[in-house]
Amino acid sequence: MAETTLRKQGSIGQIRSIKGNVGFSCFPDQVYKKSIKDGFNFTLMVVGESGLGKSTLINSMFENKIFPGKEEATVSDNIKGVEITSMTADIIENGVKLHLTVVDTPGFGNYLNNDNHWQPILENIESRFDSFLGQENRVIRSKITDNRIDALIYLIKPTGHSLRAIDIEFMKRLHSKVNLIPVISKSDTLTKDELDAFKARILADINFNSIQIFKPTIDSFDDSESSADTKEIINKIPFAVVGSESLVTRPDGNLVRGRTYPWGIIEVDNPKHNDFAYLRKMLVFSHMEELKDYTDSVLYENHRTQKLLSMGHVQDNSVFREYNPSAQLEEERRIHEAKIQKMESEMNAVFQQKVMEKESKLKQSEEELFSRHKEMKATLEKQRKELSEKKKQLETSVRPSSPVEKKSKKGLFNLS
Ligand SMILES: Nc1nc2c(ncn2[C@@H]2O[C@H](COP(=O)(O)OP(=O)(O)OP(=O)(O)O)[C@@H](O)[C@H]2O)c(=O)[nH]1
Ligand SMILES: [Mg+2]
Repeated sequence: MAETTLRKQGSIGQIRSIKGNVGFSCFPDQVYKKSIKDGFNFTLMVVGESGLGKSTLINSMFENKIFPGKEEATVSDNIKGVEITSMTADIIENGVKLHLTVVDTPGFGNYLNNDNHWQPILENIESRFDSFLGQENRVIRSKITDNRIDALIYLIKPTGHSLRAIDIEFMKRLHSKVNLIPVISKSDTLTKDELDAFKARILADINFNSIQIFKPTIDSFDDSESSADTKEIINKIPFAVVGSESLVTRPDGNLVRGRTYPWGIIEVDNPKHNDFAYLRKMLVFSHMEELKDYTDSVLYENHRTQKLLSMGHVQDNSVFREYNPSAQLEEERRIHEAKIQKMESEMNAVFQQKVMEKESKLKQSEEELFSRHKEMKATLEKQRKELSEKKKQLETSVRPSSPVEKKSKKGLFNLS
């Protein structure tokens, strides 16, 4: 028989960990196989003022060979001078399939005097959520295309001061809709000390304005090495990067991606030279799933709820509520009170009905009495009239009508 150990967990009950083999422990393998078969989707958007290095960063990140036909990228939007172009590629690495979409926003910031510079980007992100929601709500949902933006790299100009008002405005408008990743571009234009101070001021501005940026979480399941890696990534936020599409020769003769200066070279992939390697690691190696999960379960979910509520949908929470004894008692008390109130009003209605019936009966008998009284009165009056008629007749019949009779009468009196 399998040995069992028991562990208490909150009020939900007990978790049994068994030391035998039932078979479900290979469930993760099944999930793994399904993920490999289905592949993954990842959509990244890059936003920043024109000339800040968006296209160079994208090409540095995914290498030119991933988007060989990028000149033919699809232009999905062109509102207020902001072109939104996306490039997609299906990449297979060690048997794992990734459907990668990178969305570039050339021309963004050309109209920075425009107060609503963030609007076309926000509209694009929301329309992707709406398209997903529309597909989810279809009766037949055989194939859902997921175009939702999983992460947005926002390029910050390497001014060395602090965040500009337009940066703060943009991040504030977008942070509840997308995983924001602030990145200082062209960081080779600042010295190490300048960069450290700049980063500190950016973080202070972000905190002061309560802007939510993406910060990888350190999972309790992570081994110490992964936790240390994640901590290192967190310490680099906001990443200060250098991008380049050209290869340069290192002193050891190796060809690397970088930029050449009169005093030497700066290597894109060298973590000692800039934070590009950390950014890339977080995006494509360690935290892609976390970005996707947060987009789906928090950002999209909030958008979906707001959208459905604004369309007049309401949710009957009693259908979804989990069992909670005190809430259950409260609910029962509420139902009982409603029942009593209903009974009371029903009794009241019956009482009113009875009173009305009695009243109308009384009225009816009163009317009957009245008409009987009237009838009797009429009969009596008639009888009275007849009697008085008769009396008159009798009086006329007994009264002396001739003077003889009068005399004799007199005579009678006289006689006596
Ligand atoms: N010094 C330096 N220059 C860079 C860096 N990244 C890009 N550049 C240069 O900056 C210029 C503009 O870069 P792009 O990548 O075209 O900029 P963009 O943001 O895509 O510009 P638009 O498409 O016009 O919005 C190019 O000359 C790049 O070589 C960098 O990290 N450091
Ligand atoms: Mg560009």
